[in-house]
Amino acid sequence: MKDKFLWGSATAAYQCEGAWDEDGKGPSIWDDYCHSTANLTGITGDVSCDHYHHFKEDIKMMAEGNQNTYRFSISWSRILPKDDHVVNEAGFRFYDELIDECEKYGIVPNVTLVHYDLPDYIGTWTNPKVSDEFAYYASVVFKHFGNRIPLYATINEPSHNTACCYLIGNYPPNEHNMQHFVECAYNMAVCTAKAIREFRKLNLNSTIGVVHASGASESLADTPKYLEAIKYSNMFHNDWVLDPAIKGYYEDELIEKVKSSGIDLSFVKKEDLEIIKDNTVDWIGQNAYDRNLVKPYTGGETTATVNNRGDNDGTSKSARESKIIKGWFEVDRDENVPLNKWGREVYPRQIYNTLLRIKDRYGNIPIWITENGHGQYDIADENGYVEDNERIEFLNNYLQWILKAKEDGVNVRGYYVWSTMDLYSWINGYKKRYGLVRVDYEDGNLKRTPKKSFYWYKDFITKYKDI
Ligand code: BGP
Repeated sequence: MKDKFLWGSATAAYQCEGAWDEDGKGPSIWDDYCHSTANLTGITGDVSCDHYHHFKEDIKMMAEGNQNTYRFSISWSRILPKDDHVVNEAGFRFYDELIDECEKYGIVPNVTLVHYDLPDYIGTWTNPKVSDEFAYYASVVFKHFGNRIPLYATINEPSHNTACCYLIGNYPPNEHNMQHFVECAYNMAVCTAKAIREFRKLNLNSTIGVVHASGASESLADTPKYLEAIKYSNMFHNDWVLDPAIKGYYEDELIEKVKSSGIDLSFVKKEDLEIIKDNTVDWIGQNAYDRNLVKPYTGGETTATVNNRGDNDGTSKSARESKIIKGWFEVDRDENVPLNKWGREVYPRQIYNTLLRIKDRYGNIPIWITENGHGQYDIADENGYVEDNERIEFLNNYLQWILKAKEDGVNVRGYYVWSTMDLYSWINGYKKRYGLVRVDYEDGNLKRTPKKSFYWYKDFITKYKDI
Protein backbone atom coordinates (compact mmCIF):
# COMPACT_ATOMS: atom_id res chain seq x y z
CA MET A 1 0.00 0.00 0.00
CA LYS A 2 2.88 2.36 0.82
CA ASP A 3 3.94 3.20 -2.75
CA LYS A 4 0.72 2.54 -4.54
CA PHE A 5 -1.36 5.51 -5.69
CA LEU A 6 -4.79 5.09 -4.10
CA TRP A 7 -8.00 5.71 -6.04
CA GLY A 8 -11.28 5.84 -4.19
CA SER A 9 -14.19 7.86 -2.92
CA ALA A 10 -15.35 9.32 0.38
CA THR A 11 -18.29 9.66 2.77
CA ALA A 12 -18.84 10.86 6.35
CA ALA A 13 -20.71 9.15 9.17
CA TYR A 14 -23.56 11.59 9.81
CA GLN A 15 -24.11 12.13 6.09
CA CYS A 16 -24.57 8.48 5.12
CA GLU A 17 -24.95 6.05 8.01
CA GLY A 18 -28.51 6.75 9.15
CA ALA A 19 -29.33 4.47 12.13
CA TRP A 20 -28.94 7.58 14.24
CA ASP A 21 -30.04 5.91 17.49
CA GLU A 22 -29.48 2.24 16.71
CA ASP A 23 -27.37 -0.30 18.63
CA GLY A 24 -26.54 1.99 21.51
CA LYS A 25 -25.37 5.04 19.55
CA GLY A 26 -25.61 8.29 21.51
CA PRO A 27 -26.81 11.55 19.93
CA SER A 28 -24.37 13.86 18.17
CA ILE A 29 -24.75 17.63 17.88
CA TRP A 30 -26.05 17.07 14.35
CA ASP A 31 -28.79 14.76 15.64
CA ASP A 32 -29.76 17.40 18.19
CA TYR A 33 -29.59 20.25 15.70
CA CYS A 34 -31.56 18.44 12.99
CA HIS A 35 -34.26 17.45 15.46
CA SER A 36 -34.57 20.99 16.86
CA THR A 37 -36.57 23.98 15.69
CA ALA A 38 -33.29 25.65 14.67
CA ASN A 39 -33.29 23.32 11.65
CA LEU A 40 -35.63 25.31 9.43
CA THR A 41 -35.60 22.70 6.65
CA GLY A 42 -36.79 19.86 8.90
CA ILE A 43 -34.50 17.58 6.88
CA THR A 44 -32.31 15.18 8.88
CA GLY A 45 -29.68 12.47 8.46
CA ASP A 46 -31.75 10.02 10.53
CA VAL A 47 -31.89 7.53 7.65
CA SER A 48 -30.05 9.14 4.75
CA CYS A 49 -28.86 6.40 2.35
CA ASP A 50 -28.73 3.99 5.31
CA HIS A 51 -25.11 2.97 4.77
CA TYR A 52 -25.33 1.34 8.20
CA HIS A 53 -27.43 -1.42 6.64
CA HIS A 54 -26.24 -1.14 3.03
CA PHE A 55 -22.47 -0.98 3.52
CA LYS A 56 -21.81 -4.41 1.97
CA GLU A 57 -23.57 -3.40 -1.20
CA ASP A 58 -21.81 -0.01 -1.23
CA ILE A 59 -18.34 -1.47 -0.80
CA LYS A 60 -18.93 -4.19 -3.38
CA MET A 61 -19.89 -1.46 -5.81
CA MET A 62 -16.69 0.46 -5.05
CA ALA A 63 -14.69 -2.67 -5.87
CA GLU A 64 -16.64 -3.09 -9.11
CA GLY A 65 -15.65 0.48 -9.92
CA ASN A 66 -11.92 -0.41 -9.53
CA GLN A 67 -11.62 1.71 -6.38
CA ASN A 68 -8.94 0.53 -3.97
CA THR A 69 -9.50 2.90 -1.04
CA TYR A 70 -12.47 4.16 0.96
CA ARG A 71 -12.42 7.29 3.11
CA PHE A 72 -15.11 7.30 5.78
CA SER A 73 -15.47 8.74 9.26
CA ILE A 74 -16.27 7.12 12.57
CA SER A 75 -19.19 8.44 14.57
CA TRP A 76 -17.65 9.35 17.94
CA SER A 77 -20.99 8.92 19.73
CA ARG A 78 -21.40 5.40 18.31
CA ILE A 79 -18.17 4.43 20.10
CA LEU A 80 -18.57 6.53 23.26
CA PRO A 81 -22.31 7.29 23.55
CA LYS A 82 -22.16 8.96 26.99
CA ASP A 83 -19.65 11.06 28.88
CA ASP A 84 -18.63 8.11 31.09
CA HIS A 85 -15.84 6.72 28.85
CA VAL A 86 -17.72 3.40 28.50
CA VAL A 87 -17.26 1.90 25.04
CA ASN A 88 -20.29 0.76 23.04
CA GLU A 89 -19.06 -2.56 21.61
CA ALA A 90 -21.87 -2.61 19.03
CA GLY A 91 -20.41 0.59 17.60
CA PHE A 92 -17.06 -1.11 17.09
CA ARG A 93 -18.80 -4.14 15.61
CA PHE A 94 -20.26 -2.01 12.82
CA TYR A 95 -16.88 -0.56 11.83
CA ASP A 96 -15.17 -3.97 12.23
CA GLU A 97 -17.59 -5.43 9.72
CA LEU A 98 -17.15 -2.44 7.43
CA ILE A 99 -13.39 -2.91 7.47
CA ASP A 100 -13.77 -6.69 6.97
CA GLU A 101 -15.67 -5.87 3.84
CA CYS A 102 -12.98 -3.43 2.66
CA GLU A 103 -10.29 -6.06 3.26
CA LYS A 104 -12.26 -8.65 1.31
CA TYR A 105 -11.88 -6.47 -1.80
CA GLY A 106 -8.42 -5.04 -1.10
CA ILE A 107 -9.87 -1.58 -0.34
CA VAL A 108 -7.65 0.50 1.96
CA PRO A 109 -9.56 2.28 4.76
CA ASN A 110 -8.72 5.96 5.27
CA VAL A 111 -10.54 6.91 8.44
CA THR A 112 -11.36 10.34 9.86
CA LEU A 113 -12.06 10.44 13.59
CA VAL A 114 -14.55 13.28 13.52
CA HIS A 115 -16.36 14.82 10.58
CA TYR A 116 -18.43 17.63 12.19
CA ASP A 117 -20.54 15.27 14.39
CA LEU A 118 -19.33 15.89 17.95
CA PRO A 119 -21.17 13.89 20.65
CA ASP A 120 -23.86 16.02 22.23
CA TYR A 121 -22.26 15.71 25.68
CA ILE A 122 -19.24 17.59 24.26
CA GLY A 123 -21.60 20.18 22.80
CA THR A 124 -19.25 22.57 21.03
CA TRP A 125 -15.62 22.87 19.96
CA THR A 126 -15.19 25.68 22.49
CA ASN A 127 -15.76 23.26 25.39
CA PRO A 128 -12.47 23.45 27.36
CA LYS A 129 -12.61 19.65 27.84
CA VAL A 130 -12.82 18.87 24.13
CA SER A 131 -9.14 18.10 23.50
CA ASP A 132 -8.77 15.68 26.41
CA GLU A 133 -12.02 13.96 25.51
CA PHE A 134 -10.98 13.74 21.87
CA ALA A 135 -7.59 12.27 22.82
CA TYR A 136 -9.36 9.65 24.93
CA TYR A 137 -11.73 8.73 22.10
CA ALA A 138 -8.82 8.64 19.62
CA SER A 139 -6.78 6.34 21.85
CA VAL A 140 -9.72 3.94 22.18
CA VAL A 141 -10.05 3.85 18.39
CA PHE A 142 -6.29 3.40 17.77
CA LYS A 143 -6.11 0.56 20.30
CA HIS A 144 -9.10 -1.20 18.81
CA PHE A 145 -8.27 -0.98 15.09
CA GLY A 146 -4.49 -0.58 15.22
CA ASN A 147 -2.84 -1.33 11.87
CA ARG A 148 -6.09 -2.44 10.28
CA ILE A 149 -6.51 1.23 9.44
CA PRO A 150 -3.38 2.33 7.56
CA LEU A 151 -4.45 5.97 7.26
CA TYR A 152 -5.97 7.85 10.18
CA ALA A 153 -7.04 11.50 10.03
CA THR A 154 -7.94 13.47 13.13
CA ILE A 155 -10.49 16.12 12.09
CA ASN A 156 -12.29 16.93 8.87
CA GLU A 157 -11.78 20.49 7.62
CA PRO A 158 -11.02 22.57 10.72
CA SER A 159 -11.16 25.79 8.69
CA HIS A 160 -14.52 25.11 7.02
CA ASN A 161 -16.09 23.60 10.13
CA THR A 162 -15.04 26.58 12.26
CA ALA A 163 -16.35 29.03 9.68
CA CYS A 164 -19.72 27.27 9.42
CA CYS A 165 -20.15 27.05 13.21
CA TYR A 166 -18.98 30.53 14.24
CA LEU A 167 -18.78 32.85 11.22
CA ILE A 168 -21.43 31.90 8.67
CA GLY A 169 -23.56 30.35 11.41
CA ASN A 170 -25.20 27.68 9.22
CA TYR A 171 -23.90 24.72 11.33
CA PRO A 172 -24.55 24.23 15.04
CA PRO A 173 -24.13 26.17 17.33
CA ASN A 174 -25.07 28.72 14.62
CA GLU A 175 -23.10 31.66 15.99
CA HIS A 176 -21.49 34.79 14.55
CA ASN A 177 -18.71 35.15 17.06
CA MET A 178 -15.06 35.70 16.14
CA GLN A 179 -13.85 35.09 19.69
CA HIS A 180 -15.42 31.62 19.59
CA PHE A 181 -14.19 31.14 16.04
CA VAL A 182 -10.59 31.54 17.17
CA GLU A 183 -11.07 29.40 20.30
CA CYS A 184 -12.61 26.65 18.21
CA ALA A 185 -9.73 26.76 15.74
CA TYR A 186 -7.19 26.60 18.52
CA ASN A 187 -8.97 23.73 20.28
CA MET A 188 -9.00 21.77 17.03
CA ALA A 189 -5.22 22.17 16.69
CA VAL A 190 -4.79 20.96 20.27
CA CYS A 191 -7.19 18.04 19.60
CA THR A 192 -5.09 16.95 16.63
CA ALA A 193 -1.84 17.19 18.59
CA LYS A 194 -3.16 15.33 21.66
CA ALA A 195 -4.61 12.57 19.46
CA ILE A 196 -1.27 12.22 17.67
CA ARG A 197 0.47 11.94 21.05
CA GLU A 198 -1.78 8.93 21.83
CA PHE A 199 -1.15 7.52 18.36
CA ARG A 200 2.66 7.67 18.71
CA LYS A 201 2.54 5.80 22.03
CA LEU A 202 1.30 2.71 20.20
CA ASN A 203 4.07 2.50 17.59
CA LEU A 204 1.71 1.46 14.84
CA ASN A 205 2.73 1.04 11.21
CA SER A 206 -0.18 3.28 10.26
CA THR A 207 0.18 7.02 9.63
CA ILE A 208 -1.89 9.99 10.76
CA GLY A 209 -2.90 13.30 9.21
CA VAL A 210 -5.51 16.02 9.28
CA VAL A 211 -7.95 16.88 6.48
CA HIS A 212 -7.83 20.47 5.28
CA ALA A 213 -10.51 22.31 3.31
CA SER A 214 -9.29 25.62 2.01
CA GLY A 215 -7.54 26.28 -1.26
CA ALA A 216 -4.68 28.70 -1.88
CA SER A 217 -5.59 32.39 -1.96
CA GLU A 218 -5.40 34.34 -5.20
CA SER A 219 -6.25 37.83 -6.44
CA LEU A 220 -6.99 39.57 -9.69
CA ALA A 221 -4.19 42.14 -9.26
CA ASP A 222 -0.67 42.06 -7.88
CA THR A 223 -0.32 45.48 -6.30
CA PRO A 224 1.19 45.49 -2.78
CA LYS A 225 -2.31 45.89 -1.29
CA TYR A 226 -3.62 42.86 -3.19
CA LEU A 227 -0.57 40.79 -2.27
CA GLU A 228 -1.16 41.72 1.35
CA ALA A 229 -4.80 40.58 1.03
CA ILE A 230 -3.54 37.23 -0.32
CA LYS A 231 -1.17 36.92 2.61
CA TYR A 232 -3.90 37.65 5.16
CA SER A 233 -6.32 35.30 3.43
CA ASN A 234 -3.73 32.49 3.49
CA MET A 235 -3.09 33.17 7.16
CA PHE A 236 -6.82 33.07 7.84
CA HIS A 237 -7.80 30.08 5.69
CA ASN A 238 -4.69 27.93 5.60
CA ASP A 239 -1.79 28.76 7.90
CA TRP A 240 -3.69 28.53 11.18
CA VAL A 241 -4.56 24.92 10.36
CA LEU A 242 -1.49 23.72 8.48
CA ASP A 243 1.28 25.53 10.41
CA PRO A 244 0.55 23.96 13.80
CA ALA A 245 -0.28 20.59 12.20
CA ILE A 246 2.84 20.33 10.02
CA LYS A 247 5.39 22.74 11.55
CA GLY A 248 4.23 22.48 15.15
CA TYR A 249 3.81 26.21 15.76
CA TYR A 250 1.95 29.38 14.76
CA GLU A 251 3.93 32.19 13.13
CA ASP A 252 4.23 35.30 15.35
CA GLU A 253 2.74 37.44 12.59
CA LEU A 254 -0.47 35.40 12.67
CA ILE A 255 -0.75 35.65 16.45
CA GLU A 256 -0.17 39.43 16.31
CA LYS A 257 -2.78 39.87 13.60
CA VAL A 258 -5.34 37.90 15.59
CA LYS A 259 -4.60 39.99 18.70
CA SER A 260 -4.87 43.24 16.76
CA SER A 261 -8.36 42.15 15.69
CA GLY A 262 -9.42 42.35 19.34
CA ILE A 263 -9.38 38.61 20.09
CA ASP A 264 -8.57 37.68 23.68
CA LEU A 265 -6.02 34.86 23.53
CA SER A 266 -5.92 34.17 27.26
CA PHE A 267 -7.23 30.64 26.60
CA VAL A 268 -3.92 29.69 24.92
CA LYS A 269 -1.86 27.50 27.28
CA LYS A 270 1.89 27.06 27.22
CA GLU A 271 1.57 23.31 27.76
CA ASP A 272 -0.77 23.02 24.74
CA LEU A 273 1.80 24.78 22.56
CA GLU A 274 4.42 22.28 23.75
CA ILE A 275 2.15 19.38 22.78
CA ILE A 276 1.53 20.96 19.37
CA LYS A 277 5.30 21.34 18.90
CA ASP A 278 6.00 17.69 19.69
CA ASN A 279 3.12 16.07 17.80
CA THR A 280 2.87 16.91 14.11
CA VAL A 281 1.14 15.05 11.28
CA ASP A 282 2.61 12.51 8.83
CA TRP A 283 0.44 13.66 5.94
CA ILE A 284 -2.18 16.14 4.82
CA GLY A 285 -5.58 15.43 3.38
CA GLN A 286 -6.47 18.24 1.01
CA ASN A 287 -10.09 18.65 -0.06
CA ALA A 288 -10.55 20.23 -3.46
CA TYR A 289 -13.56 22.49 -3.91
CA ASP A 290 -12.69 26.15 -4.42
CA ARG A 291 -10.02 28.80 -4.12
CA ASN A 292 -10.08 31.97 -2.05
CA LEU A 293 -10.17 34.87 -4.49
CA VAL A 294 -9.60 38.01 -2.44
CA LYS A 295 -9.06 41.76 -2.58
CA PRO A 296 -7.99 44.31 0.03
CA TYR A 297 -10.39 45.05 2.91
CA THR A 298 -12.33 48.22 2.19
CA GLY A 299 -14.79 48.46 5.08
CA GLY A 300 -17.66 46.89 6.97
CA GLU A 301 -18.01 44.40 9.78
CA THR A 302 -16.81 40.80 9.61
CA THR A 303 -19.43 38.71 7.86
CA ALA A 304 -19.71 35.64 5.64
CA THR A 305 -22.59 34.11 3.72
CA VAL A 306 -23.09 31.00 1.63
CA ASN A 307 -25.88 29.89 -0.64
CA ASN A 308 -27.57 26.79 0.77
CA ARG A 309 -30.56 27.22 -1.54
CA GLY A 310 -28.97 26.14 -4.81
CA ASP A 311 -30.74 28.92 -6.72
CA ASN A 312 -27.79 30.63 -8.35
CA ASP A 313 -28.54 31.25 -11.99
CA GLY A 314 -25.33 33.14 -12.67
CA THR A 315 -27.01 36.54 -12.34
CA SER A 316 -28.32 36.90 -8.80
CA LYS A 317 -25.77 38.63 -6.59
CA SER A 318 -27.39 37.51 -3.36
CA ALA A 319 -26.87 33.87 -4.28
CA ARG A 320 -23.07 34.10 -4.31
CA GLU A 321 -20.72 33.27 -1.48
CA SER A 322 -19.41 36.39 0.29
CA LYS A 323 -16.88 37.13 3.00
CA ILE A 324 -15.45 40.23 4.68
CA ILE A 325 -12.88 39.77 7.44
CA LYS A 326 -12.51 43.18 9.03
CA GLY A 327 -8.98 44.50 8.68
CA TRP A 328 -7.81 41.40 6.75
CA PHE A 329 -9.40 40.94 3.28
CA GLU A 330 -12.64 40.62 1.31
CA VAL A 331 -13.73 38.01 -1.18
CA ASP A 332 -13.52 39.12 -4.83
CA ARG A 333 -15.42 37.96 -7.92
CA ASP A 334 -13.92 37.02 -11.28
CA GLU A 335 -16.67 37.33 -13.88
CA ASN A 336 -14.78 34.96 -16.20
CA VAL A 337 -15.07 32.04 -13.81
CA PRO A 338 -18.38 30.14 -13.82
CA LEU A 339 -20.30 29.51 -10.60
CA ASN A 340 -22.24 26.40 -9.67
CA LYS A 341 -25.87 26.61 -8.58
CA TRP A 342 -24.74 27.17 -4.99
CA GLY A 343 -22.70 30.23 -5.99
CA ARG A 344 -19.29 28.57 -5.76
CA GLU A 345 -16.55 29.02 -8.37
CA VAL A 346 -15.80 26.13 -10.70
CA TYR A 347 -12.07 26.70 -11.10
CA PRO A 348 -10.11 23.44 -11.42
CA ARG A 349 -6.71 25.09 -11.61
CA GLN A 350 -7.07 26.01 -7.92
CA ILE A 351 -6.02 22.53 -6.85
CA TYR A 352 -2.73 22.83 -8.75
CA ASN A 353 -2.00 26.20 -7.12
CA THR A 354 -3.02 24.82 -3.71
CA LEU A 355 -0.77 21.76 -4.00
CA LEU A 356 2.19 23.84 -5.13
CA ARG A 357 1.72 26.24 -2.24
CA ILE A 358 1.79 23.34 0.22
CA LYS A 359 4.96 22.01 -1.39
CA ASP A 360 6.61 25.44 -1.34
CA ARG A 361 5.71 26.10 2.28
CA TYR A 362 6.04 22.65 3.84
CA GLY A 363 8.35 20.62 1.59
CA ASN A 364 7.53 17.20 0.36
CA ILE A 365 4.83 16.17 2.83
CA PRO A 366 2.61 13.36 1.46
CA ILE A 367 -0.82 14.59 0.38
CA TRP A 368 -4.02 12.70 -0.27
CA ILE A 369 -6.78 14.55 -2.14
CA THR A 370 -9.39 13.47 0.39
CA GLU A 371 -12.42 15.02 -1.35
CA ASN A 372 -13.22 16.41 -4.78
CA GLY A 373 -16.75 16.57 -6.07
CA HIS A 374 -19.47 18.46 -7.86
CA GLY A 375 -22.93 19.12 -6.41
CA GLN A 376 -25.73 18.93 -8.96
CA TYR A 377 -29.47 18.48 -9.33
CA ASP A 378 -29.23 15.06 -11.00
CA ILE A 379 -32.00 13.88 -13.30
CA ALA A 380 -32.49 10.13 -13.54
CA ASP A 381 -34.18 8.21 -16.36
CA GLU A 382 -36.90 5.59 -15.70
CA ASN A 383 -34.21 3.07 -14.69
CA GLY A 384 -32.60 5.42 -12.21
CA TYR A 385 -29.60 6.06 -14.49
CA VAL A 386 -28.05 9.54 -14.46
CA GLU A 387 -25.99 10.91 -17.33
CA ASP A 388 -23.98 13.33 -15.22
CA ASN A 389 -21.75 14.77 -17.93
CA GLU A 390 -21.20 18.02 -16.05
CA ARG A 391 -19.80 16.09 -13.06
CA ILE A 392 -17.51 14.07 -15.33
CA GLU A 393 -16.16 17.24 -16.89
CA PHE A 394 -15.60 18.78 -13.45
CA LEU A 395 -13.77 15.73 -12.07
CA ASN A 396 -11.72 15.24 -15.23
CA ASN A 397 -10.55 18.87 -15.23
CA TYR A 398 -9.56 18.70 -11.58
CA LEU A 399 -7.75 15.42 -12.10
CA GLN A 400 -5.69 16.83 -14.98
CA TRP A 401 -4.40 19.57 -12.66
CA ILE A 402 -3.73 17.08 -9.88
CA LEU A 403 -1.75 14.83 -12.23
CA LYS A 404 0.19 17.85 -13.44
CA ALA A 405 1.04 18.79 -9.85
CA LYS A 406 2.26 15.24 -9.29
CA GLU A 407 4.39 15.44 -12.43
CA ASP A 408 5.78 18.73 -11.15
CA GLY A 409 6.99 17.05 -7.99
CA VAL A 410 4.15 17.38 -5.46
CA ASN A 411 3.97 14.27 -3.28
CA VAL A 412 0.34 13.36 -4.10
CA ARG A 413 -0.45 9.79 -3.02
CA GLY A 414 -4.12 9.30 -3.71
CA TYR A 415 -7.46 10.76 -4.67
CA TYR A 416 -11.05 10.44 -3.40
CA VAL A 417 -14.19 11.52 -5.22
CA TRP A 418 -16.79 13.09 -2.97
CA SER A 419 -18.96 11.10 -2.68
CA THR A 420 -19.19 7.30 -2.94
CA MET A 421 -22.98 7.47 -3.31
CA ASP A 422 -25.59 10.20 -2.85
CA LEU A 423 -25.93 11.29 0.76
CA TYR A 424 -27.10 14.08 3.05
CA SER A 425 -25.52 17.39 2.02
CA TRP A 426 -25.80 19.13 5.42
CA ILE A 427 -27.96 22.25 5.20
CA ASN A 428 -28.46 21.60 1.47
CA GLY A 429 -30.45 18.44 2.23
CA TYR A 430 -30.76 15.66 -0.36
CA LYS A 431 -31.43 17.48 -3.62
CA LYS A 432 -27.83 18.57 -3.99
CA ARG A 433 -26.16 15.33 -5.01
CA TYR A 434 -22.51 14.40 -5.30
CA GLY A 435 -22.52 10.59 -5.58
CA LEU A 436 -20.91 8.37 -8.20
CA VAL A 437 -23.89 6.15 -7.42
CA ARG A 438 -27.49 7.37 -7.33
CA VAL A 439 -29.64 6.63 -4.32
CA ASP A 440 -33.40 6.56 -4.87
CA TYR A 441 -34.74 8.10 -1.68
CA GLU A 442 -38.34 7.53 -2.78
CA ASP A 443 -38.53 3.82 -3.63
CA GLY A 444 -38.54 2.45 -0.07
CA ASN A 445 -35.39 0.36 -0.66
CA LEU A 446 -32.90 3.17 -1.23
CA LYS A 447 -31.96 1.51 -4.49
CA ARG A 448 -28.43 2.18 -5.70
CA THR A 449 -27.74 2.81 -9.41
CA PRO A 450 -24.25 3.69 -10.66
CA LYS A 451 -24.20 6.94 -12.65
CA LYS A 452 -22.31 7.60 -15.88
CA SER A 453 -19.55 9.19 -13.74
CA PHE A 454 -19.09 5.88 -11.89
CA TYR A 455 -18.21 4.10 -15.15
CA TRP A 456 -16.11 7.03 -16.35
CA TYR A 457 -14.13 6.97 -13.06
CA LYS A 458 -13.71 3.19 -13.32
CA ASP A 459 -12.06 3.62 -16.75
CA PHE A 460 -10.00 6.55 -15.53
CA ILE A 461 -8.62 4.41 -12.70
CA THR A 462 -7.75 1.59 -15.14
CA LYS A 463 -5.84 4.08 -17.25
CA TYR A 464 -3.95 5.69 -14.38
CA LYS A 465 -3.71 2.86 -11.85
CA ASP A 466 0.07 2.52 -12.10
CA ILE A 467 1.08 6.15 -11.84
C1 BGP B 1 -16.97 19.30 2.42
C2 BGP B 1 -17.37 18.35 3.53
C3 BGP B 1 -18.28 17.25 3.13
C4 BGP B 1 -19.25 17.56 2.01
C5 BGP B 1 -18.70 18.51 0.96
C6 BGP B 1 -19.75 19.14 0.08
O1 BGP B 1 -16.66 20.54 2.92
O2 BGP B 1 -16.24 17.76 4.11
O3 BGP B 1 -18.88 16.75 4.27
O4 BGP B 1 -20.51 17.81 2.42
O5 BGP B 1 -17.97 19.56 1.51
O6 BGP B 1 -20.37 20.20 0.76
P1 BGP B 1 -21.92 20.42 0.77
O7 BGP B 1 -22.49 19.07 1.09
O8 BGP B 1 -22.20 21.43 1.79
O9 BGP B 1 -22.25 20.85 -0.61
